[in-house]
Amino acid sequence: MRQFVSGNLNYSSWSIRPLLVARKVELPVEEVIVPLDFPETTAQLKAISPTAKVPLLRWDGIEIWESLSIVEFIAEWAPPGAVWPSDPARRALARSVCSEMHAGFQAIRSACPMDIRAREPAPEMTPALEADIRRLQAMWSGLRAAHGAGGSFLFGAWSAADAFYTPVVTRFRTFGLPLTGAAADYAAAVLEDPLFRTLEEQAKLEPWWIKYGSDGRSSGYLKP
Ligand SMILES: N[C@@H](CCC(=O)N[C@@H](CS)C(=O)NCC(=O)O)C(=O)O
Repeated sequence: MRQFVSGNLNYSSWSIRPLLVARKVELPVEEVIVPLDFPETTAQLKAISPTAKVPLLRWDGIEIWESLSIVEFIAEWAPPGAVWPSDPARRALARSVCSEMHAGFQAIRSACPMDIRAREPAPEMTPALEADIRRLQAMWSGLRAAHGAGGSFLFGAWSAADAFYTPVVTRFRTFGLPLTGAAADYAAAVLEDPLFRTLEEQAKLEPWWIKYGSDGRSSGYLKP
């Protein structure tokens, strides 16, 4: 069995990172969505995943969890250069920025939850949120200037680094956060990429909603 298990495409930022990579290299998997935040979600996830979280790749009898590990598995399956940049220095840098995303950016993640199809007012600008935005602005414009020749993405051609930052790009759009120059151009390129556009269309059609309130998260079905 080869299955890619994700949460709702509209909301599950950790799921869509490796999913975009899987789709980019045409990994032969059945895609399965477990909608998050329903009463039965935890039991459904516990039954298949050691962490009760998505994303999860089920591949010929093994389970691979954690978005970054799934990306590394796909990179080993795919031809060299398809997932990470071919140049070793750029590859190392791409892995650094993916790890930075995986481990950090707490402020923007909690103040601006991913909701691809929504448009929301900007949240209160705290020093921590401002610092995350400044770092993203500097990272994206710096990588574009130093390594972006030959394409519109962080390392020129599309790579896992772009998959890792796609959810953040959507947060800038959803919450109208400021970006300028090469970083703004980069964000526009991500949003125009057919790989993202297809996922966005699917996210728009999903029947579920999730709300993030001060007393936790709730979920339900959109009215037809
Ligand atoms: N560090 C993990 C994070 C995975 C994670 O937190 N996934 C969330 C959804 S985005 C989840 O499965 N939550 C379980 C739940 O809400 O029941 C990764 O990179 O894969």
